[in-house]
Amino acid sequence: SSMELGLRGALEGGELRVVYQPLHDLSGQVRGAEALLRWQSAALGNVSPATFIPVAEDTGLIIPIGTFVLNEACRQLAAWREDGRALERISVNVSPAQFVQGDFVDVVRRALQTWRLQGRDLELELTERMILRDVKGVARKMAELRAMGVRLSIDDFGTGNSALNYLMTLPVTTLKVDRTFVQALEDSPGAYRIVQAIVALGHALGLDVVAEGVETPAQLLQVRDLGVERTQGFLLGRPGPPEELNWEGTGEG
Ligand code: G
Ligand code: G
Ligand code: NA
Ligand code: MN
Repeated sequence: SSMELGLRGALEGGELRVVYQPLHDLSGQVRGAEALLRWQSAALGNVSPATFIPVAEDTGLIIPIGTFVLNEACRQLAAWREDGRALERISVNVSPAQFVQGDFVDVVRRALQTWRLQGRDLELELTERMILRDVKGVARKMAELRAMGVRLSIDDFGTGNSALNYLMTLPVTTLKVDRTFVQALEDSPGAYRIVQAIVALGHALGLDVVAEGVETPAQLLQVRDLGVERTQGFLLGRPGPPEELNWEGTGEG
């Protein structure tokens, strides 16, 4: 397809770049950032990752592209720290096709080494979909990554097959409450109770809980009230180039 052809050239042609969205703690301070891929195609215009990531997964291009994102994110964290920014860590999304590669753990180790980072400086965002594929293989890799100190987040938590059994055995560190729940908070008592239950579940298991997709002050108040560790969303900061990241936080203490 034309998209596949375009994507092949995009990496070398410099059309792919990584933007960053801040994660805040409850006092409104920026503590981390999520790396998000963007494709500005000369031929196709701006293409959403929701469109091109599936193509990249089908064609295997997700492997070099994923390695690029990982390296970029590590480079950027090191650069921010060099500038005196006290960021805890950088978060990177990982596709199932990437994670199941035999040398994935080595790719992560090399990226960390290249930028002189520790494992704990990195959080990988995985999906329930990936975990449910091949639990044994995934478990082994997750254990290796955890042994390096790398943190493992379940992205879009609550939207997968809602299997919870993997939480018993897999060394997850973070639950990222899917934004559909956060955005339903104002209108739906059910959503409030679900987020409350996810926070309780996460904390009972010793996990951090992140609320993503926070778009309104009311949602921010509610998720803070519910006791999540981190908040993320358009209200607090949109994904953007690293030099445009708003370090001021929300200022609402
Ligand atoms: O940034 P945006 O909302 O357009 O992202 C849409 C989807 O693409 C989200 O599910 C997001 O997780 C995914 N995505 C963004 N960047 C990356 C990336 O670097 N790697 C992978 N695998 N997915 C990404
Ligand atoms: O699947 P994942 O959770 O990785 O998706 C990340 C995407 O969510 C980012 O690409 C970003 O563009 C989008 N996003 C971040 N904050 C918000 C928000 O407050 N509202 C909405 N609708 N999308 C958001
Ligand atoms: Na994510
Ligand atoms: Mn998510």
